[in-house]
Amino acid sequence: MSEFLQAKDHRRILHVDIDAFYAQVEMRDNPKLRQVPLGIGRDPDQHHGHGVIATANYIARKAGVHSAMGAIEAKKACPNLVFVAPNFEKYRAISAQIHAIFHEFTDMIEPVALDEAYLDVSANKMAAPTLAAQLRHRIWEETHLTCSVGVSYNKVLAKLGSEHHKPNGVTVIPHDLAQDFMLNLPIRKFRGVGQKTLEKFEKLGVKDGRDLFAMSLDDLRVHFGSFGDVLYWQARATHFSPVKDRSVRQSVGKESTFEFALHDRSQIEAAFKDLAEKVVANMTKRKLLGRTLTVKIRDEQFKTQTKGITQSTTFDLDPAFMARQAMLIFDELYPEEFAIRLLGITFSNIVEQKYEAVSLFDQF
Ligand code: TTP
Ligand code: MG
Repeated sequence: MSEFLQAKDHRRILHVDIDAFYAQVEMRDNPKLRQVPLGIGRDPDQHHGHGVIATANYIARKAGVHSAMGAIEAKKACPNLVFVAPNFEKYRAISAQIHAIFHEFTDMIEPVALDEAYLDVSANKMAAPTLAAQLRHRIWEETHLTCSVGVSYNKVLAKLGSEHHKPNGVTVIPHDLAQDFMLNLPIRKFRGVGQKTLEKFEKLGVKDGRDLFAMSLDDLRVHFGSFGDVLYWQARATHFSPVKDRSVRQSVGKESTFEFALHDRSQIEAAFKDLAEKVVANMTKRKLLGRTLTVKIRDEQFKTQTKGITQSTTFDLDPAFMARQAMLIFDELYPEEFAIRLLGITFSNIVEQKYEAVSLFDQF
């Protein structure tokens, strides 16, 4: 085991996170918002008390306003809070700009949210702290937004690094400082430690990494099951999870070819329904939504046509609705007789579902 611990993890990983993302964008675009406490969400006075705060600027945070807080509660905590409704279209466009910059540094990118990603820059010849500085400079140059970056040899340390000097900071945690960093870390900051785990630790008298380090692997397993192993290694500044290259997919779709051409409208309808269900299952599994729905149709003469509909908001993942949209397109292209050899349904203009729920919740 001691031999294993001596083996060095030679990866170089950055964790990048834009500071108060939605709020910073709105402050960038409207200087009047820079000196006031700002919450991104709908004003409860104008929306029957509904609404949730997506994020807040640092002035509002000092007053206790935070992400996912109800708008009314936020107003109680900070009576002069200024509300600005979120503009997801704008944030997505900026997110695309930022992710394009990431690709200037490496293609090994694990996006975590619109404003956050892990980058494995091990293959880059330049030193990781230099890359972090360059990355921050490029993001500022292109978007006029600040971010925080953590630099280390694993994802846990990189993420803790980016949180360490937020906002607008870089924290480098090299091998020789990592163990000390973890020993001094409050237990609530360990990855995966939520309220329930925290309560257990409180009973055990474990307050920080040092107390955790003192616990044996067996003890940790008894109290936390397999998560005990994760905690044991985190306390030892060790974490091997790779940067999972999940660069956002361009499209999600499904096609069917028919050995015997379809001549009947009800067959087409059934086939579209089947395709829509498969695409929805895939999108749901990957937590994605799309703004463009494209239908592909090939007939017996091998004439292939694709036609799409683009909305300003994402489509509901509703197979029946999608099949109806597909039929509208189909009827337009083939109003009379037909012999169809292939049908397809594809979503493009893909976005991650992660925070979309907030916007749906907010639409009162
Ligand atoms: P975060 O990076 O978690 O938060 P942040 O960028 O606002 O603040 P900081 O990184 O400086 O701590 O999330 C990025 C964006 O995602 C955030 O600006 C708004 C949105 N978001 C929600 O809509 N709901 C949420 O519960 C959270 C946490 C974030
Ligand atoms: Mg952020």
